[in-house]
Amino acid sequence: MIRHYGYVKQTDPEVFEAIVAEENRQRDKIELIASENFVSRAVAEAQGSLLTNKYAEGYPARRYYGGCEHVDVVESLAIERVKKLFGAEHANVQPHSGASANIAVFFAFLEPGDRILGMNLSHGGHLTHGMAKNISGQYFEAHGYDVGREDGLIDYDDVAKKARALRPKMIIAGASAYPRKIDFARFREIADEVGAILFVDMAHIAGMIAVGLHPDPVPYADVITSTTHKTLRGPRGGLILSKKKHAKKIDSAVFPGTQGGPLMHVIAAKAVAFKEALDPSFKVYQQQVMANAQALASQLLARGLRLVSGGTDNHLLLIDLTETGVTGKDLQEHLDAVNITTNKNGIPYDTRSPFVTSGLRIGSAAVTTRGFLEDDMREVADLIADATFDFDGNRGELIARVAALCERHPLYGDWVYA
Ligand code: DSN
Repeated sequence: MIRHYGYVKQTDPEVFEAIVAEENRQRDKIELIASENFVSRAVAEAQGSLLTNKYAEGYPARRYYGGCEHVDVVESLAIERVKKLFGAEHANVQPHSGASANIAVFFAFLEPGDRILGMNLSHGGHLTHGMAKNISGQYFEAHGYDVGREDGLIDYDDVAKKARALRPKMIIAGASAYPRKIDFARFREIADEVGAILFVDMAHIAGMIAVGLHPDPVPYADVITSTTHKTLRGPRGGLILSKKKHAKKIDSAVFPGTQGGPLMHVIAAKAVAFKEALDPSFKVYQQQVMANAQALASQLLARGLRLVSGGTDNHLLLIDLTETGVTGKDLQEHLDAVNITTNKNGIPYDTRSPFVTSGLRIGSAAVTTRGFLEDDMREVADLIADATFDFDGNRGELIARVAALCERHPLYGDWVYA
């Protein structure tokens, strides 16, 4: 099927060419960035719709503008579907991103200067969980918990110890580079012991949680945020789930608290993605994401590479390059040069700067969407190992092997631009 970019092509060839080049990049390279995925054609179509034209400040049936009868349908569908998907009492689908969702949560529950306790960014946390330069670190008194030096796992006893000493108003559970399961029940116990609000940011693992393949935060958390575009495989955006008793507070923290008009075209795409996630095929996809991550991990280990925590329980792996003589920056650049996209990432207790790092973060969600199976993942692991141990010797051959894998699993098939 042909996709038409005829108008952009005619009126703005510079943007048209960049769009086409980016689409080709996605098709022709192996995407291993753990936070990325490929949306369905239906999601892309909904996001590209003329719903972008509509102002709809407020919520369904309570808007500040006329003409909202159709976008009300769309937003109500998105809300009902995501509540069903996660078994949540309340959902807000308006956050423009995960960071916006997190800001709204802080605005709903905290006062400036309040104390928060989240996972340290350098140990796998997220910048919106209290990093010094982020608003979460500027407006609140932010403290961090770490992972163990030896095992790379969250030390729940240490979290409890810090919580007892600090008495934070909010404890944040969730990460952007943590390859293991998170014990939300244990976080709840700790939060209850010190009277803290438990805020779970499930952005990376939402897809697995939706289908019961990762422990569920919904029974334990006061409030949960997620992005919609990682393992959940929807459009770029955010969402908030909460208990019913917090509904009003959350909704007014999003609008008018921290956002204006919702992006109705994106909310339409979220509704489409949530319907896809409710289909039994989504569980099969998540199972393959995890099986693929396991295959990738086993082969990387077999080739002599170290993994933080020794492996993975989800879609994400963190390669520890300390003993290879190659930095995260080197390896990211080498892989880029042979058409594999990744990101350098600090590892816990890293001695190198965040611009260099001793780690590489990779994930299986995007390649699984384009049809990679375990054998393909073992080949991906071999490509990474060959690039790590002898990049100059293997460079030409690696490019050919990447092209063969991409050809075997075409992305978006015949859905091409014209
Ligand atoms: N930037 C995202 C990630 O890569 O994990 C988190 O927001």
